[in-house]
Amino acid sequence: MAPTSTMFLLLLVMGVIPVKSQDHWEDTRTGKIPACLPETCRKGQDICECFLTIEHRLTMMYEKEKSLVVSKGGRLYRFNSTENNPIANSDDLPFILTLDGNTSRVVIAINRLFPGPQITAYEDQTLIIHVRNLMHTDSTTVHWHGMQQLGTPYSDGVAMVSQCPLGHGQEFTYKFKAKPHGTSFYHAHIGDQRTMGLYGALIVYPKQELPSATDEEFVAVIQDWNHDDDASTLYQRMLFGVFNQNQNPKTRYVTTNSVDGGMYSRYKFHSGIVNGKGRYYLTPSMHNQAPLTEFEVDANKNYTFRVISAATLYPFRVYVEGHPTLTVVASDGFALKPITVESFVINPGERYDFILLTNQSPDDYLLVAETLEVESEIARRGEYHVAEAIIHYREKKPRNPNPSKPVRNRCTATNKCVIFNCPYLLPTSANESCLTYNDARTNDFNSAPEDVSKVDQEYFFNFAFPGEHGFTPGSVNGHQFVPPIAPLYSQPEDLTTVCDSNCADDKICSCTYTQTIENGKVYQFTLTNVGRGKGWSHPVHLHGHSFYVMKMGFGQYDSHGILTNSTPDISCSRGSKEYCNSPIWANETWNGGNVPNLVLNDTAQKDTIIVPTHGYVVIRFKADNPGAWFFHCHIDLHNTNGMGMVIVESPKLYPAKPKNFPICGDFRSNSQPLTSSGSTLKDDWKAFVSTVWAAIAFLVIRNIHV
Ligand SMILES: [Cu+2]
Repeated sequence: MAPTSTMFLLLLVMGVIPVKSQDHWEDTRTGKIPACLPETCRKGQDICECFLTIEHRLTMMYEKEKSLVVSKGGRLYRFNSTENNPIANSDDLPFILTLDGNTSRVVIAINRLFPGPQITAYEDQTLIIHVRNLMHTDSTTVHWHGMQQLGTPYSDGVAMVSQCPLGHGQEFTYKFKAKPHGTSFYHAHIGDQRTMGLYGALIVYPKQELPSATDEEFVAVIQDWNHDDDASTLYQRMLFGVFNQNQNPKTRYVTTNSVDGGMYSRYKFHSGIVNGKGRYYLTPSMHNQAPLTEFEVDANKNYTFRVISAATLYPFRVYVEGHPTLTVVASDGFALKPITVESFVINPGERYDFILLTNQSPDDYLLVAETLEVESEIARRGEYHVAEAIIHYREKKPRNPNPSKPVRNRCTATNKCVIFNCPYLLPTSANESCLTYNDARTNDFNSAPEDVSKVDQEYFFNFAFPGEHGFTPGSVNGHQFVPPIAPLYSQPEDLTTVCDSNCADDKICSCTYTQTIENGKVYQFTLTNVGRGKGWSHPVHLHGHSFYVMKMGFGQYDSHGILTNSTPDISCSRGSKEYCNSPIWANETWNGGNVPNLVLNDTAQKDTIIVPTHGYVVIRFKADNPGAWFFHCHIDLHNTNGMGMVIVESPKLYPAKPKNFPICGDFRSNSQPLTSSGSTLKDDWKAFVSTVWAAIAFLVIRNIHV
């Protein structure tokens, strides 16, 4: 055997060269072996290799028996079972997808699971993730939310920004370093597919030994779940309104509001789910007894909960029933100085780690994520907006799989409940008080806020819905994002939708909005939510970077805590239509990073931040990661409506894309009519001319020889 072959076999046996076979795909898809190969991903190893198969599946279906299932008392039963025997086969249960237990409907599953399998790696490991798309009708990509992708921008997974989408039956291998450590997740980055289940947790442990803070940890991925709409229907309803069709006379749903008057949802809320399970509240007090996710704990221990919001639309306030406090210790993978609060707000795209001390009397409690709208408004609609999971103390027997509606922790004027990460300020008369991200401080050994103490360049980006009646799309600085016809990173020369003179202070334009930044410079971005298109708060996510949160500014409130005016710190004086497409500081002495009351010491880092309506957030980061980075609102509906842009970072220093990186595009340039053989008439004419020349040459040569 040749030495090279021996070496290859040796590397194969050592697991250095990944092996892919059809068996492998099926074994990971059906759960016979874990999604991530058991011989990889361990501490001290260099590689973590995983296989993800994406396909459509039905909820409330016991596939092995081809039987519909129904829920009762927090358990699942065969639909036609007359006996009182719940389905309890532990091997099959994880593959019976329940969601909110309402009806059997199609969702997107990964390796037959909803949400997809958790990927757990160690910092600096090379993640090699093979993705296969078996959805019959949809193309897809997968984004690794929170991963910096240093040197691998082509693995960021944003359709038409970093790569071509995968069609039916196609595979793609993502390869990147697991960095930074902390709580992250993966999700689809095309259309609204995250809404339908294409997501899963991605947990990266630090390479260094850290003293274990808690006894055990749990991951809770939260999502709002509408059991009628799919991703495309949601989008259409956003454009044209949502109507209550079951009522006579039919009515239009009105927008719900938070306590400050901020707008939240025009949709009917059906259910909230945690790790793919939730209950449908038919009335504010009666639910359908669908099973919930259960976390088992022992009394008087500390547990870490890693909470991830894969939500489509709603922010959630997270608390633990019967436990007056919890301690927030990290966000978006970055450690925070511990903040002990009653609850915290998590927005779509954000992650929070908290520690819970199980110091209450042994019982079944609920982990509750409640949306932020005014409770009485929700009740008036006949709805109850929560996602729930059971925290079961093992000492309590028997366990109750069907606990009743959660009881809120008691908040009074003298014993206020403190909420962290509020997107608003509350009046002092309220029974709750707010901490905002201004109050967070880093506790992360990787944070170095002194790196961004001096600003080289600043930009303003207004995330809003400005425009005239009938055309108020999601936009950034009045630019409604149009995805390019080919990936901006790998095929920049194919960009046909450049922003031009149709964009201006008093115009709303549709194009591929980009901002180029230069390597090595420190950038200050002021993200605003002001002007005519304000009203909704936006969780804005930057790919390829985390950023320091320097300051959060809020609007102006009356004595009841209702928003009356936007922040006086931002001026919308450019343009006459109040679109605020070019916001600036109201006080020009604030230019160049000279903003008062910045958090300059122990500044907290994250990658997704809420930009409060009427307000702003100042963030800073250093341009040290060449690539094309999507920068967008993480509310899927706002994003797909155009509230996004691409930060083109140091294009001359782009890392080379891998050999044979897929290319794609549209057919606009191919205006020649096709002939039956698939070649164009132009090609045929060329071929004809070549043949004639060949014939002449043949005759000439023959004549010479004669
Ligand atoms: Cu938004």
